[in-house]
Amino acid sequence: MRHHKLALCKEHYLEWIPAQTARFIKKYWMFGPDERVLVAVSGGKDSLSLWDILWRLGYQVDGLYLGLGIDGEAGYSTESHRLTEKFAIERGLKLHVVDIQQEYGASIPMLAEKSRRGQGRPCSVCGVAKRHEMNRIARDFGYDVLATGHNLDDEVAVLFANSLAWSVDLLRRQEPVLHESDGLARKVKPLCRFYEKEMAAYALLRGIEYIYEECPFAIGSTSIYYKEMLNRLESDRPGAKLAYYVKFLESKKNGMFSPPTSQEFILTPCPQCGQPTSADGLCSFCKIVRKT
Ligand code: Q46
Ligand code: ZN
Repeated sequence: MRHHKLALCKEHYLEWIPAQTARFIKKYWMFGPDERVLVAVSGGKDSLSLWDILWRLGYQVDGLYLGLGIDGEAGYSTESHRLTEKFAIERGLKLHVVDIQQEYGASIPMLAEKSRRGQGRPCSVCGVAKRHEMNRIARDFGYDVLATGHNLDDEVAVLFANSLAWSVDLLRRQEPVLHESDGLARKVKPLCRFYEKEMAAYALLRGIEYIYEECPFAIGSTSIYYKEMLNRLESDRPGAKLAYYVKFLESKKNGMFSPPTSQEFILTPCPQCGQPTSADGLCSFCKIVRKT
């Protein structure tokens, strides 16, 4: 790890990653040992590794898999579901499975086709659906906190996109922890300071079987373009990504952004599902589902 000027053997690497994760959980006040954690798992290396690490650290942690109905030639959803189930069974862990099509009568690509949001790429509809369902399961089953496997490369790509556009509201909200509010679960990203390569190495060394393929809709996305650019920067200047992210968090703590001048959105319960929404009437997800 050139960026840390550190080289570890397998045994110590498998100890170092969980120890660092525990440090970040405490540093950013993510959750305590008495709280119940729900990890959103996609079958990929980051979310399965996160589940493995939190379980090894002794946290009370269950998984949630969302069946998006994205299959294509490689059978992305079928394979990612199989690997997630296998992971949970091998460790005796509890996994919630929600199949979007069974639950709402249409898969993500079908919902996207009907919605204005999904024109071209279903990612926007998919994002709304995932946020809605993760929050619903966390709330219905009484979890204190929802954890996702976003790594440093994910966070830096978002930071870069938001800095390019100076989207101050989004930059304000980009944090390792988003605190709970009425009807919205606390959200945490315990892997936000690990490089993607570090998580791939952890999964590989730990023997976690994960899906290598990306979702077919990720191909050609702007975030992959930014990640490639940032990788070039990182290879010339090891540690550049980590410094960019950590210094961003520090600058915010030191008051880089003044508090919002406009009034915060007022959230009211959606008349259909009861989840908080800033919309006047149905929440974004219920509007998408209603069109099918
Ligand atoms: S799963 Fe969904 Fe991603 Fe696939 S459709 Fe887009 S948002 S790329 S993380
Ligand atoms: Zn709703």
